[in-house]
Amino acid sequence: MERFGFVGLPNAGKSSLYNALSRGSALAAPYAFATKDPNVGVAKVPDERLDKLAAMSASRHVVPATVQFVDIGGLVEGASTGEGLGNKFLANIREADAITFVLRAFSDPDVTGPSDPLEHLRIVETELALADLETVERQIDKRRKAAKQDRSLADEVAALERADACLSEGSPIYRGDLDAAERELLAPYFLLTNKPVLAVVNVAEDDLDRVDEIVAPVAAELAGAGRGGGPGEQAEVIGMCVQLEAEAAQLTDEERGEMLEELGLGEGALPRFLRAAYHLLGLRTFLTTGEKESRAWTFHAGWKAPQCAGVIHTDFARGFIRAEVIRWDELLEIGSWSKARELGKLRIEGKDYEVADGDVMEFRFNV
Ligand SMILES: Nc1nc2c(ncn2[C@@H]2O[C@H](COP(=O)(O)OP(=O)(O)OP(=O)(O)O)[C@@H](O)[C@H]2O)c(=O)[nH]1
Ligand SMILES: [Mg+2]
Repeated sequence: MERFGFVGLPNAGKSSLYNALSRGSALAAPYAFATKDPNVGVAKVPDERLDKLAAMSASRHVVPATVQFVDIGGLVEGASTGEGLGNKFLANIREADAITFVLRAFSDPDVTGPSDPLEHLRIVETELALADLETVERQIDKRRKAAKQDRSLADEVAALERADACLSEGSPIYRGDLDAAERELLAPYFLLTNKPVLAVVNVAEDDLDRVDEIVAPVAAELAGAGRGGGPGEQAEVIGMCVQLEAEAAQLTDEERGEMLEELGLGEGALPRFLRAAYHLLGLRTFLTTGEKESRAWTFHAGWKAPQCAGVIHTDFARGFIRAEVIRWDELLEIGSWSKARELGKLRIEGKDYEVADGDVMEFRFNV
């Protein structure tokens, strides 16, 4: 399951976003540090392909893919030296797959705090970089010593040194010039700025017609200018009025649809967030369907059939023989898996097959 950790200043709207996405009921309040302990919630990934396949197979269970959201306390300037709640609570999102910045662009006299999203971005990036610097400096001497015994650690130590130099300037790793191999070597340290970034710009209710304009400077800042610039392809930026989305999330599906329609909010917070997140992380979906269960499974672009089989069970990957595959819409048109087989429409694919988004699969394996 992919995990998203929320980071932002107090009153940026993190808990409100959490409620909007997970239909949760975290405390969202107009005072700083409303969130003390993290809120952890899960959302089902809506997928009409899955629903249609489940109906076709009359499946007893329908199991969508899921994502997890972790909403933590507000980060303030100086958190690394103990300001506000300090920065220890960032440990709760170390294992996230992406960092979600919540950047405030709304002003509200009843909710204190700045409303310039670039100012928010500057502060949270600096504080995350300083938190990572702590981690690197805690490890680097130990690793240097270990590398004296074990020469194979030399590259890792070099990567740590490059990270140290970058972070010491208050710059996130994703803005530095470490290459992909160096960043991979840093994976065991779970550095917060060594992850992709999904920024949500939280716009005011009455700025819904200017969302693109408000988001543009943040998108430009995070788009980067190649090496040493911003994170480039490692970042996605979306704008939404988190407050309205959180209100919509509390309604029934029908009422919510009406509200989104009336306010021109499109498909709503969760689908928009997920689209950006799937694009950012290169996520894809394959499906399985049968009478017992229809299910959506998440994999990464470029994965081959055995790796996808391993998402279901490690035995499937280990004992992989072949896969039967058909595109979801082709299968729906035929009407059933057995009929597709009779008609010879199931492709037989081997271990080098690169699985495509929307493939319906059945694996043959031997353990
Ligand atoms: N007017 C307006 N208010 C908002 C918006 N988003 C959030 N708020 C309000 O701002 C206040 C703070 O929102 P929260 O979601 O609690 O913010 P947070 O980032 O979780 O704050 P901490 O937990 O203190 O770090 C709440 O009273 C929200 O109702 C918005 O888009 N417009
Ligand atoms: Mg909160």
